[in-house]
Amino acid sequence: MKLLKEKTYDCIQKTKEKLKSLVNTYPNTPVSVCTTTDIIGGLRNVITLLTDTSYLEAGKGILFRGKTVSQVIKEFPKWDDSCEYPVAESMLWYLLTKEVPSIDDIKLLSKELYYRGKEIPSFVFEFIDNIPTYTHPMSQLISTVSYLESFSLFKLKYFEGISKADYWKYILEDAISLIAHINVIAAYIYKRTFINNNIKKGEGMNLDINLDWSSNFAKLIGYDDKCIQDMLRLYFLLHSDHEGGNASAHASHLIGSTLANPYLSFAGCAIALSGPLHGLANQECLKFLLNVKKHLGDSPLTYEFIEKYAKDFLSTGKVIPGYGHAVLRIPDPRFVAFRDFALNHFPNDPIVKILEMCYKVIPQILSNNKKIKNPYPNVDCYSGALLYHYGLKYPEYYTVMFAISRSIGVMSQLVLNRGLMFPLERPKSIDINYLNSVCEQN
Ligand code: AMX
Repeated sequence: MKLLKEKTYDCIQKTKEKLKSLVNTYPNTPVSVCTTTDIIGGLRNVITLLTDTSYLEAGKGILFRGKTVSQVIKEFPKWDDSCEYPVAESMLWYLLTKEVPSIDDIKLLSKELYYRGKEIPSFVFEFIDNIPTYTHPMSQLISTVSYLESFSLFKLKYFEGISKADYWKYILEDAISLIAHINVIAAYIYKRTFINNNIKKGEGMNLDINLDWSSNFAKLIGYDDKCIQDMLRLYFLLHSDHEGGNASAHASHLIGSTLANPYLSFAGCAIALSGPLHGLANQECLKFLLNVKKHLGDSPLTYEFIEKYAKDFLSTGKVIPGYGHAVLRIPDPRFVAFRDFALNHFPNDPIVKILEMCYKVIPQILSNNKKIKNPYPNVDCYSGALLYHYGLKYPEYYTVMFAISRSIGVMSQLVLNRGLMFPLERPKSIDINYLNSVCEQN
């Protein structure tokens, strides 16, 4: 933790210097223009936020501090030689410090997560035990993370009256604890909701000090298979961060800017992620594929069948989940990485076969509608198929897994934002009369 803290501090200091020089040299340079269409159209591509951890390029996909998805997969450290994919928590180190960690650094970080994860008091599990199991797993997660805010060190220190310059240190402490706690809590929600309604008081939530964060999650939900450990590493690594403007990261940033503690910021992130146009799309996507399978019955799978199914689906006014994006204009490289995983490990899986045919047909159909700016698959298109293949057959749970991963990105953003002392976010809204008068004057 000491080294991570020092390196995070260094990164904050260097970024601060750079920002200071930019503001001093170019105080009034316009960066983005906001038109009437932008204001009523959800501010697509209007630049209003600064997020250094990652940047989404329409034609390249997500760049994690400049590195593409393939570079991350290639360059980040692996737990041992038997692993195909890097340790997911190396992304946390990298986003906070701008440096790819050594495997020794990461093993220490994983141990820290282990120690904090195993310290969850039994009253937290009792809180979860009181939530009816028919409650959507995302609501269970959101309620529990909000409840955890009583552990916030930042909250405690803030009310003791610490200096503004020290906020980030306690936000970092909370961030590490939250990331350590979330996979245990999420695993417990999984077990009690889908596997055994009768478990109580955190039964079976025993972490292993010799495992990384992803493999420990696999263990808690009942898996020790190497392939599923690697799939989870890839899943958690690639869902971790997607710049600052998406709904979940933005919600977390906005809440954090009020100095609400990291647990509440993260609860806000998870609430935004729960929408079907955002993180819940992975749940909807798998349901879409299962419905294709159900309607197909014993008939042979053909392009004609998929085409008709997709067109009928669109004609009911619904969006096809897993396709389209507000910023991207290519197939999402995270989709490509998940697809590679599936085609390497289980190309004959029936859902993979449906997906492959959909991938050939659906973008063409969507392209016929000129208002759809990106007809290509996004991250949610393939992720559910990976989980389903390994027996995680509950689509309602998939957004929880997205949220586990996203904790890495939004918590890194929060630490850096407080280190950089970004102020309370407060954009200006106007009424229609005002908009009307501005338009008429121009
Ligand atoms: N199926 C049908 N219609 C679609 C579509 C899809 N997959 N993607 C976009 N459209 C429609 C929009 O609904 C919109 O219609 P409207 O003008 O009648 O409201 C029109 O095309 C223009 O949309 P756009 O400018 O191309 O995209 P957007 O920025 O408004 O929306 C997104 C982006 C992701 C919400 C949209 O593509 C969508 O609804 N996709 C399906 C849901 C999904 O997969 N979401 C996950 C996104 C990734 C993530 O956040 N996890």
